[in-house]
Amino acid sequence: MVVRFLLLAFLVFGFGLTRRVNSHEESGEWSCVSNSKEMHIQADFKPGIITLDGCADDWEDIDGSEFSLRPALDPDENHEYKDGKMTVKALHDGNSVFFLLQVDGNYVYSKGDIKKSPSVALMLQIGDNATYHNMGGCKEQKGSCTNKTCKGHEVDLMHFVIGNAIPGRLYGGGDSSFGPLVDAYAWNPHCRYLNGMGPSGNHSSGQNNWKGAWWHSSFADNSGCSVHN
Ligand SMILES: *[C@@H]1O[C@H](CO)[C@@H](O)[C@H](O)[C@H]1NC(C)=O
Ligand SMILES: *[C@@H]1O[C@H](CO)[C@@H](O)[C@H](O)[C@H]1NC(C)=O
Ligand SMILES: CC(=O)N[C@H]1CO[C@H](CO)[C@@H](O)[C@@H]1O
Repeated sequence: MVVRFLLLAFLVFGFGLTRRVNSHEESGEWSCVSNSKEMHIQADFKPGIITLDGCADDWEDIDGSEFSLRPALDPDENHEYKDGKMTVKALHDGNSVFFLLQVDGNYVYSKGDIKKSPSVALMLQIGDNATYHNMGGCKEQKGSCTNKTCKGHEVDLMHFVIGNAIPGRLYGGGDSSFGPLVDAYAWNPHCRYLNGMGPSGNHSSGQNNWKGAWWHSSFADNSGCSVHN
C-alpha cells in the first residue's frame, strides 16, 4: 500500500528517529532516539533560491539525506522499496522552511487515482511532550481532546495526495478548501484537525500555511523542469 508506505517514511524523518522503526501496532515497547545524529536533517539559511513548482533544479547544490522506504505496518527490511531511496533536503529563508522529497526508481503515478499514486506527509514535533509514535501521543479519546487535556502533545502535519493534483501547481496555504494538500495538527491519530480548524466549538490556533507542488519524471518536460531520474 503505497500511501502508508511513503507517509511513514516521511514521518520518520520529521522526528529525527533512528532507522529502526517499529510497527504501528501496539505490540511491545516502542522507543526512539530523537537526538540520533544519523537521522537529523539540517535546514541551512539560503534565501531566495527555491520556487515552489515541484521542480528539483533549485535544489541541485543542496546536500540531502537518503532513507529507505518501508511499509508502515510491517517495516521489515525485506519489505523495503527496492528501486531506490528517498532523498530529503531542507533549507530555510528566515521566514519559511522548505523541504524537497524525491523518490528514485520506477515509482508509480496513475493520474486521478489516489490509490495508485503516492501521498506524502510531513510531521513536525511542536509540543515538548509530543511523540513520533501515535502522532503526538495524547492519551485522550476523540471527543475529550482539548488544548488543555492534550497540552504538550501537539504535532504539525502536512499531507499531500498527488493522484488528482495537477503537476507543478502550487497547493495549500490560506484557502479553506480541502484540496489535495491539507495542513493539519494533531494530538493523536484520532484527534486531527485540518486546515486551521479545531475541536468543534473551539477556536484553534491551528494555521493553514503549508504549501506544496509536485512533479514526476515520466512527464514530457515542457516547463523548464530538469527531469531527474
Ligand atoms: C511534559 O511532561 C512532563 C513530565 O510528565 C511534564 O512535567 C511537563 O509539564 C510536560 N510538558 C508540557 C508542555 O505539557
Ligand atoms: C485553548 O483554546 C481556547 C479556546 O479557543 C483558548 O481560549 C485558550 O487560550 C486555549 N488555551 C491554550 C493553552 O492554548
Ligand atoms: C468556546 C468553547 O466552545 N469552548 C469549549 C472547548 O472545548 C471544551 C471541551 O470540549 C469545552 O468544555 C468548552 O466549552
